[in-house]
Amino acid sequence: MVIITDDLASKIRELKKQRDAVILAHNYQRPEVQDIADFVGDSLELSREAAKTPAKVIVFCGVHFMAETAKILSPDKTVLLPEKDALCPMAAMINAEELRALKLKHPKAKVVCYVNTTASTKAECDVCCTSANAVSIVAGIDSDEIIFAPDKYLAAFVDSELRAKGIKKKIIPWQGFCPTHLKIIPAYIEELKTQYPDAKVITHPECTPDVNRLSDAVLSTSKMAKFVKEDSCDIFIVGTEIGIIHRLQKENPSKKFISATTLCVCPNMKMTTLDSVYEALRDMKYEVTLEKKTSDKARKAISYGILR
Ligand code: CIZ
Ligand code: SF4
Repeated sequence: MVIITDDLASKIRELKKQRDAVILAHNYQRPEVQDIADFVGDSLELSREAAKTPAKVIVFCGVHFMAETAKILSPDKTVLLPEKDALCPMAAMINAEELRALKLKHPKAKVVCYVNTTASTKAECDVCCTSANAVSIVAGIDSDEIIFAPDKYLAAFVDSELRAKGIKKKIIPWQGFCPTHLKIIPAYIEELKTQYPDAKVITHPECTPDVNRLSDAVLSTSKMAKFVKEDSCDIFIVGTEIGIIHRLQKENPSKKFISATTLCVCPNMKMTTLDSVYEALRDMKYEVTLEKKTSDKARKAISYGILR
């Protein structure tokens, strides 16, 4: 379908009203998709915002586990994922059965799952965390042994933060990772630091420890947005998916943001276009549904995390 962008944006706005919908865009979405959204943010932040609105329909511009999270928090709303194949490879690196098998090997351990997991994996865990609250969640759990899934690098980050605070816990990491964040390597950061000596480096905990060692602040996307606003520095080297640069630049027009590498592009996040958002609202697709039992168990794990 070929409709010029302005036309398409106004058609989306019109349809959104007709359908009583709210549009959410993750921080990693294409700029034009972020611009049409009612809320831009991280996955949990967006799902919580959407649950608060009276809208009947949620269009989640992101990947499948994010739309599932929105459905878990708003079971009575219709949740649409514009691109049905927008999946997160990291979330696909573990399933409920594999997690159950690991739990059997470590019967005393409590299980913490990163939000980047399917609803059925979340249903198997005790607490669901985001990269923004992973450290405080693990620190606060009353168990010395913790299975952390699926991101081994977020697990390593949590482990080093706990050590720095003198908190002793045995973390048993799942060996998952984000292929997109692995595109950032230390040499890119080192090179940019020489080029921009006054810049601060901010990176995501999904990056490798070698990258995060070069960082001034290791932050989730929501914390990055807050950090750059409040920090007195006006130039930042940004080590996460490139989509966030649009949001940071829009919110801080006088500051400069340099991507650690233009290779850090998540193909799954970029599947969603204005066309797919339009078609999602027009055809009410693709609806995300969950079994009540799975959804209820996953909600319990998420709610524990929200209270922190
Ligand atoms: O939870 C999210 O939205 C993800 C995957 C990243 C982040 O740091 O916000
Ligand atoms: Fe998954 Fe990484 Fe893409 Fe996020 S950036 S959706 S963790 S593959």
